[in-house]
Amino acid sequence: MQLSLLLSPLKLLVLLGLSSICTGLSAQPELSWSAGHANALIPGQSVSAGYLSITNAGDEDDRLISLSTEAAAMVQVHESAMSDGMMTMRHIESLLIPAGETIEFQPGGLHLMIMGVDQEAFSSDSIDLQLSFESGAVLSVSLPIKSMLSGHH
Ligand SMILES: [Cu+2]
Repeated sequence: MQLSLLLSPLKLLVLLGLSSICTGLSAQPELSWSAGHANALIPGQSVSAGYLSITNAGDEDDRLISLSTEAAAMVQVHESAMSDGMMTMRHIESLLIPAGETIEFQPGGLHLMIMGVDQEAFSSDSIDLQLSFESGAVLSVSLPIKSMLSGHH
């Protein structure tokens, strides 16, 4: 009897501890990606664009803060926009991925600007990228390389 009285507060503390860990986990962003591709290189160029969708199924906003690939020297998030009749691009250093939303990259809008491309890596079927987020999450992404000339099939 005395033993169980001593144990009860301890059990309570353990239960409280577990529940706060669970709450902490459920507040994390839950990131996934889908529907990606990268454009095949135009002969003589060393720059390509990539597209994908990033979904945050969690209940905390997150931000895409860095990208890397072994297939190129640098990858940035860019956004295209028309300005005075000219297509311009701006570099987005920190892309908000709001809780519960999907951000879609697409031609004429958000894109991955892949610069200093390794020609050999781009002659394979796909390229791998690492996407790093403010929360510490990292997504490994594999984008199939699509020729723009045969992309209509
Ligand atoms: Cu760009």
